[in-house]
Amino acid sequence: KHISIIGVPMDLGQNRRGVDMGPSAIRYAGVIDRLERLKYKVEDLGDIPSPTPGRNQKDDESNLRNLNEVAEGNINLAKTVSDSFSKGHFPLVLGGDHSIAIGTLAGVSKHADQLGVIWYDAHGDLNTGETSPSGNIHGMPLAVSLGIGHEKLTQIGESGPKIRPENIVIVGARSLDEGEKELIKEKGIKVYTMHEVDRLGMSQVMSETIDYLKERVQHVHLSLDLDGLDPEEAPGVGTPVVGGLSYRESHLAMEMLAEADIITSAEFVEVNPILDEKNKTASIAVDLMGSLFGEKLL
Ligand code: DIR
Ligand code: MN
Ligand code: MN
Ligand code: MN
Repeated sequence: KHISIIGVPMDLGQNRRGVDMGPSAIRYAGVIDRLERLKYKVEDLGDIPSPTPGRNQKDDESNLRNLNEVAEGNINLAKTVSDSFSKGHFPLVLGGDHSIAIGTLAGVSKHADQLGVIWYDAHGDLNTGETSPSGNIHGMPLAVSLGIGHEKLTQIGESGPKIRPENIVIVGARSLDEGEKELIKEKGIKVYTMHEVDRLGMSQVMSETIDYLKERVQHVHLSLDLDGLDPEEAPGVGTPVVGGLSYRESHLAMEMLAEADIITSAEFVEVNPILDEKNKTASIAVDLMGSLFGEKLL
């Protein structure tokens, strides 16, 4: 199998600068060697042209920050992801903040109708300009991919929904805004909050997730926000929430996905080296990628 590494130095989808250095930090943590050791052909496509970090303008009318810049970066990303996927390669996208899932999903969904998504995150990322408390687009990509949100975002790739609500599984949620809770209920989106992870254990959560998606879709995208993990273990994220998934649970989840062989594209987002401790969070991201691509101890 052939993996395309795609860096996206985007930090305008949220408030804290530094997440644009995420792709460098993950490369520095050894992602390419790690995957080559697993006998993949790995091609680093470099970084997608992304808007210059540093500004943070909120549009009064739409309540969206940096709308045009975020849209532009995602248009570029969608093209690159689409090209990679159409060649039969596995697009592995390195963020960057989670707003880049808009472009990734737009690119993949072009070639995979009935696309499944595992959203591994402390948050639901189901806000719109109307429901968002922050105006940050990184809190909106899952809604946008459902076709809900600002037109400039929902029309990226092609207009309309990229995924269906019944093909989504959210894992690790512990911080949802009111509007997100309503949307989850209205659309019947499957969510394993931390409560379910505690009660069932990650092993059952993942086998249920795999079974659920396997009977519905051909392709599954993994969108992994490092803030899904507990901030004690993964401190290098912009919006940490206590009580998160452990390293062990996450490792197991990735191994089970490897064994089920259902993931055909992935992104690892929100690594912020400025907020990190000695690149710990980027290293965890690379460990998880190793497991996702089939690394085993024995
Ligand atoms: C919050 C935070 N729900 C928002 N979202 C984050 O701003 O919409 N998503 N951090 O990963
Ligand atoms: Mn997120
Ligand atoms: Mn998050
Ligand atoms: Mn392992």
